[in-house]
Order: sequence, then structure tokens, then C-alpha cells
Amino acid sequence: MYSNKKSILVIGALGQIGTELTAALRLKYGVDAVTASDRHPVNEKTSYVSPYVQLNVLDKAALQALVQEKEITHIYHLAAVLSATGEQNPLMAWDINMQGLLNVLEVAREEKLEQIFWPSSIAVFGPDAPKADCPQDGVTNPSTVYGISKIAGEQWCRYYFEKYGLDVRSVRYPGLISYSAPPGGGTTDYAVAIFHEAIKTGSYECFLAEDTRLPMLYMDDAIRATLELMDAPAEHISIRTSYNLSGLSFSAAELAAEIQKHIPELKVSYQPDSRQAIADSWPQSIDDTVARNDWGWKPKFDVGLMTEDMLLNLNDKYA
Ligand code: AKB
Repeated sequence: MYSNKKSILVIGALGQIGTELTAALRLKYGVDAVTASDRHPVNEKTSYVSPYVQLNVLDKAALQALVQEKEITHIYHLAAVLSATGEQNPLMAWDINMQGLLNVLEVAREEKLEQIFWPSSIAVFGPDAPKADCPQDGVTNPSTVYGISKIAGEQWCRYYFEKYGLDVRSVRYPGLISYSAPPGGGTTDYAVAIFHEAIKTGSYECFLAEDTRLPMLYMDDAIRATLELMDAPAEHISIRTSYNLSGLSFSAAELAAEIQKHIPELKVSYQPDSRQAIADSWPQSIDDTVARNDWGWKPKFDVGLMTEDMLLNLNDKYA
């Protein structure tokens, strides 16, 4: 379908990224231009994100009916099972991550949608990839089912672009840090939880070792990257799998020390659990030169700015 007016569907709108991306898209295109959807039933909470529709992305017929009813032109498909939860139930994670994406791609093809955004992850990289400044084309031998679903999903996105001309765009998000909605079931979740516990209790037991260094990004930057990628002229998009995206890289102890500059009494202990093996399989930092060159990506938040902004906003929330 082609129209001059965008009609946007966000799938997974109540999640960590969806909450902020839906708000940013509504700011840009107007509230009524953006339909929020998630698997949760309509209730008091969802009234704040109206227009909202309950949608199970595994139900292709329901997705297609919604796309037709709302004359959707663009989909941002964010619903996924993350790395740590995926390891608890690999087949369920595969089903949701892969079948969900395939349903979106098929409906987009059948209904001739204009653009699709689907996030990949640094989890596409595994132990064979370079640890420092992992390049765009670093070896992708992921060791989690989440990573396998993301690397397979990247190839499907490229396939739909090359075979059907579907304008699917993607970035490999690192761990995302935000204050609005919590992450759910990821290996990088500690970097959000530590802020909440620092303010609420003054102590935090980290599930990763103190010297574990991972690529991260502040949500403001992640949302801006997503909007900028989607706005970029198609001829600038040289990567039709998914772009490396970099912002921050710090160890758990370095993040704790940064927070302690503001909350000196914060006590952090380290009790690595099964998520340590996942973290150890990932790169520590990412080279995003291709995204910078193709569509001008540049992060704004360093670890100091990010920490100040997180504490400012969470202090307000808990006040
Ligand atoms: C996770 O930890 O699973 C996610 C990711 C890096 O994609 N935050």
C-alpha cells in the first residue's frame, strides 16, 4: 500500500524500547498516527498508551487484519525473548523470535508496506568474534538461542529486501540503559537494575563479575539512532542485514564507581550466575564505522552523562 501519510504499528510497545520508541514516534508523527500493540490485554495501564491494541505477533491473521483495518504503512517490530530468558526455554524463544519476525515480513510483503524496523543485537556475535571494536562483519557464531534467532532474522531481512524489495532496516542494539520501563530477561539488565537499587536500597548484588565489560547504549541515543536510520535515504543504506551500533563500553565495576560519584554509600557485591557465560561470549566493544559513514550515526551520551541523567530521572520517580 502507498500513501503520503504514515500509519505506524509498534509491536512490543509496552517493553523497554517500545515504551520510549512509541512516545518518540508519536511526538514526531502525532498520537493517532501510531498504534501501540503488545500481548497484554487492554487495561488501566494500556489506557495511557492509547491507541492500543492487544496483539500476539504469532497470530498472523490477527496481525494482517490489524494492518488492513488501520491501513498501516510502517511496522516497528520489537517483541522478542531476550538472551537470558531464551536460555531457559530455547524452543519457545526461537518460536517467538523467528515466527514473529516471519509473520511481520510476510504481512509486510502481502500488504505492500513501506518500511519495517526490526532490532538485532550484539548477541549475533559469539566467542570467535573480536572482543574489542568488533567490526560490522565480525564472525557471527552466537552461543545463545537469542543470538541464533537474531543472526537468522538478519538474513531473512536481507532476503525480503533483495527478493521482494521490502525496505527493512535494522540495528544491532547493545545493552540498553533507560529509566522509563525495565528491560526483561537480558544479560545486560544489571546496568539498569543497579541504578534502581542504588537509589532504593543503597546496595546491589550484581549477577556478572566486576571486570565484565560489555557494549551499552543510553536509550536516548538508541531511539535517535532508530529514527535517523529510518529517515535515511534508501541509497545510503548499504547494510540490509543489521548495522553495528556503539555508544558506551564499561565494566560492572566501572559503572558502580560512576554511580558512587553521586551515591558514595552504594555497596556493590558480585555473584556471577549463568548469565556470566553469555556475557563472556559477547564482544566488549563494537566498531560502528559503517553506520557512521552510511547515515551519520554518532552517540551523544558518555558514561558520565548517562549516569547523571539516569539518577536525575530515577530520583524524581522514587521521590
Ligand atoms: C540482552 O542482554 O539479551 C539484550 C541484548 C544485548 O540484546 N539486552
